[in-house]
Amino acid sequence: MTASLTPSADAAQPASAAKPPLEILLCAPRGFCAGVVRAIDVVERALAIYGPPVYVRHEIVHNKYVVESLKRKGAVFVRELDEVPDGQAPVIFSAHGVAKTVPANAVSRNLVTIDATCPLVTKVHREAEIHHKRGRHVLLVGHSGHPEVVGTMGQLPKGSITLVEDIDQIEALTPEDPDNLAWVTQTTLSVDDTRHIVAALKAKFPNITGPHKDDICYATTNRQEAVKQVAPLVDALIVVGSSNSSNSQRLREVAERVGVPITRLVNRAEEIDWDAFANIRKLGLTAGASAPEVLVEEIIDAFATRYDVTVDTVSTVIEDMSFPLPRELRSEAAE
Ligand code: 10E
Ligand code: SF4
Repeated sequence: MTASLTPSADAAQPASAAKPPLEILLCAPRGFCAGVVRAIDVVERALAIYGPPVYVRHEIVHNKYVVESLKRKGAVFVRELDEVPDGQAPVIFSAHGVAKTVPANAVSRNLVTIDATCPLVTKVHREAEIHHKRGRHVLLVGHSGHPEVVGTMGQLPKGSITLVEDIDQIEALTPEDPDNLAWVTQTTLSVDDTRHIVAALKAKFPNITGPHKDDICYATTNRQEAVKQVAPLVDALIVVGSSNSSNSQRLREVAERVGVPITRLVNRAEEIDWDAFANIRKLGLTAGASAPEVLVEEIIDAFATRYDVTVDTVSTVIEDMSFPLPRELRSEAAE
C-alpha cells in the first residue's frame, strides 16, 4: 500500500498527523442580504410582540437552518392560509412575496397579516402593475414555480403577464400587440443569462419597454460577481445554502460555468462529500443570500480538522444596504 499525503476520505486527521495545506478564499459579499435580515427580524419581532405561535406562509427564506431555528422559537410554517386558524395569531408573508389573492383572502377571514416581502421584490410588483395600467402586456423573465414568480405573476390579471424562462421560448412568443410590451425579471436570476434573454427580447420586440438594466437585485449581482473573481483561482467552490434557494443555485452555476472542477451547494458541513475534496489546495467559499454566516464558519472548522487551513477574503464591494421593518412592527408602533 502506498502512503498518501491527501486527507483520509471519510475521517478527520488525527491531531498528531501533519495536515495538508489548504487555502480558503472567502467571497465577499456573501450570505444574508438586507431583505433576508428584515424578513427574519419580522418573524422574531412578531414572536416577541404577539407571542407564539406566529404563522408564516411559505419558508420565510429558503434556508433549512433558518426555518428550523424559527420553528424552535414558535413560528409555524404553512403552505397556504387555509392552514392558519381563525383568531388573533398573525400570519407573515415570506420574503419572496405573494400574489394579490393571498392578502385578499386573509382580509376576508379577518386574519392579522404582516408582509415580509423584500422591498426590492415589491418594487418589481409595482413595475408590473404600472406597465399593466399603461396597457402593456408584461413578460416576466424568471423560473416557473418559484414563489417569487408566482407572486409577481399574481399581481396582474390572468392573461396579462407571460413567463419567459429561457431564450428558446422567445421565438414562440406571438403577442397580440408586439409594440406594446414590457418586461420585468425575478430578482435572483443569473446576471449573464438574463442579459442574453433581454437582448433577445429587444431584438425581437424593438419597442419593448423595461428597467434600465434588469430587476436582479444588488445582493444577487454582488454575490455572483464575487464568485466570478474567486472562481479562476480555486480547485473547488462550496456555496452554503439550501437547494430550493434560487440565488444560491445561481452562485454554484456561476462557478461551474467559469470552469471550477468541483462545485457544491451544501446546507451544512455534514453534507460535504469529503472524497470529492481530497486533492484540493485552494477552496472558494461563499453563501447564498439566505444562508447564515455561522454555517460558513462551521464549514471552515470542518476543513480545519482535515487541513492546515489559511483563510483569505476576496472582496469585490462593500454592502451597506438595510431596509426598515414593516411599520406595524417598528418599536414605537408595537408598544
Ligand atoms: O430562492 P431565492 O433565492 O429567491 O430565495 P432565498 O430565500 O434563498 O433568498 C432570499 C431571496 C428572496 C427573498 C427573493 N428575492
Ligand atoms: Fe431582497 Fe435581493 Fe435579498 Fe431577494 S435577494 S430578499 S430581492 S435583497
